[in-house]
Amino acid sequence: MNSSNPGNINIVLACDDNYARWMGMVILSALQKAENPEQFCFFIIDGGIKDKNKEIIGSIVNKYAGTLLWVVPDNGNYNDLPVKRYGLAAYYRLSLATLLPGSIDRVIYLDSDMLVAADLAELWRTSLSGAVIGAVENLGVPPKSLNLPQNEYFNSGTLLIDLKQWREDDYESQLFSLFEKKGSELQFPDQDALNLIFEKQWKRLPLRWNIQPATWAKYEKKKITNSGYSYDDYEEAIKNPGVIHFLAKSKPWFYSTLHPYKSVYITLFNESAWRYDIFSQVAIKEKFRKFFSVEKLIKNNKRKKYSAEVTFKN
Ligand SMILES: [Mn+2]
Repeated sequence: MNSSNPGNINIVLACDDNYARWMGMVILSALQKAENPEQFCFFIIDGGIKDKNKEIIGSIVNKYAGTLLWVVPDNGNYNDLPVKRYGLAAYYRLSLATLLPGSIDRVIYLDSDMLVAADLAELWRTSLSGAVIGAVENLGVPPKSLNLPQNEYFNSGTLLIDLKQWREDDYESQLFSLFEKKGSELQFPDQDALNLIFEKQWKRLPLRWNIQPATWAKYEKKKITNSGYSYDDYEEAIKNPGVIHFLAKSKPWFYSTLHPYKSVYITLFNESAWRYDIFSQVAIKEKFRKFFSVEKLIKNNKRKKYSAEVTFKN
């Protein structure tokens, strides 16, 4: 396989064994939505995924004739980093240049708490207009310490990266020396470091490629405030979703979450080899967390109705 072949669409994911099945859903949905899934090449930065889960992921990719490469990071390189609740896997994306073959010059990075609702070939073909990194604005207040206006802080769940330029300018060293200096002050270490390094230099991607839970609430207010996207951008995301991001507490595998695409996610999951497991990792305390109010239930049903229908076949 020639990995610099323009026919290849390189997608990078990273997780540990706890997230392997959710990462599998990102891969499965991406392949199902692709017109040419055989062009998809997945690089998985493996933070200790067990063989059983690797086999299932391998058989998903095989079924669609895609390519799968496991990349094993050296955890010793991350010893001095503030790990916090995100774990090491959050840092792996920052070592892309070292971990991926030198012939790879463009990648899409995706978080593992997502559902792909459109052909990623469209995202792949998006111009970066000379920027090293493309991303979607984070729809929320940025950490105060960063001193960034709300519409200039991006979410690192979906990234389109010019890896060639990334290597040439050695952003990897810049990121890790930033960690050495002020890593422990950062609220979301990896996302904040990326924002500091690429301040005012990132390319804004269409909102539909990283649809965060706040998208619906902002859209419903009609007048968009505190966002670099227009009302039409929000509408496009709702009517033509690209990647749905189950950010923070909106994870579809939590019992008590409400999300317009939760049932779509569970249906897809139940078609996979993991099907009996969906709530198995849920902590007991989460099972008994207070349930959503009727108002929230009604609101969520409304959102489901006006949002685009996303379906997966076979
Ligand atoms: Mn995420």
